[in-house]
Amino acid sequence: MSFNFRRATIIAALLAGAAIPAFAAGLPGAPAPFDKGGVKLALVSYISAGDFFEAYQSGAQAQAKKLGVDLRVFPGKQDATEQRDQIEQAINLGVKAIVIDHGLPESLKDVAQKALDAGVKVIAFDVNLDNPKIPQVEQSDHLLASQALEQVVKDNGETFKAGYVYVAGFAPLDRRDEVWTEFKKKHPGVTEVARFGAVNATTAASVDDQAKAVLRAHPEITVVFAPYDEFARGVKLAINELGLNGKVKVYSADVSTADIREITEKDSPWVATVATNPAVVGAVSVRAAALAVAGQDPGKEIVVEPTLLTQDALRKAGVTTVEELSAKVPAFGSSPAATAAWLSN
Ligand code: SR1
Repeated sequence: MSFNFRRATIIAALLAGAAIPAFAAGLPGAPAPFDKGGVKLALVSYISAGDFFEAYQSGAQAQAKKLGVDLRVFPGKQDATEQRDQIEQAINLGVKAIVIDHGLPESLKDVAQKALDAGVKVIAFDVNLDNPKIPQVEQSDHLLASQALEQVVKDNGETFKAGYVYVAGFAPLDRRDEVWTEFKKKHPGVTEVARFGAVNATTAASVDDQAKAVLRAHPEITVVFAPYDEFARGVKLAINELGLNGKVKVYSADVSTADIREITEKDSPWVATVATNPAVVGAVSVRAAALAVAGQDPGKEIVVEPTLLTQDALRKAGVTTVEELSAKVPAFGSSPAATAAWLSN
């Protein structure tokens, strides 16, 4: 069955009120092994909690369903040893490919190589495994941070005191940090007076506590660059609790329906974010894995481009959910990355 025929079949099924066919018995017209069905893939995450990672996983699962693939999801608990074990378990399950989503490179490189040695394809999302055989999915973090910082300058000029939320060792945060470092060099009027951050099971709550201490100690801060939505949420909580709305502005990465509500609410200090749709990134990761399994090159760097979302633009557009955003901004709602005629996106 060609791609168009498959679409026609789905439309006919929907018109008849039937469920979308799962093609568990195979995807006719697809290359082997997808034509026969029964293909198992794995998604092994380092972090599962939080809106970004939940949406990423559901996007991956939705894409796997469209492909008739059995996607085994191993939830992350910020535990490097457990993530290694889960990769071993996935290999033993006989999966054809593993998507490794975040993690600490030094604890993953050898086990990722073990998967490759066992004939399992590996795709990395936001973790640099430093292996030419492993394609990398990312959200163009340099562009993401540059767009956020351009908005910072538009809103605040080139002279201000800033707080910065960062935890080293996570590839996307490290890439965003490279841009922040360059930005400070180019803008000598910008002073980073405090740096803080935590990534754990309750990131926003930890960052809230840290931000309260920082903002009390540094009343001169007017801008906080918090390039992860859990960071931004924590800083926003602190600003609200300290009554600093109108004095301190927050700029972030990522978006979710809950984030849109927080950004657009009255007097919110969270004034801009730059984001992809994480469900789209999850789908792209699974498509990249499927292409690799089919012997088709997904590319070395698979990039999902982010979109700048200002508080002002979101309010004016009356957007309240990620779904509405996807409908209004087509580049946010889907990605041309890792596609092929037999793979729908
Ligand atoms: C701890 S790393 C958090 C980031 O990972 C993803 O790239 C999201 O964009 C999030 O900001």
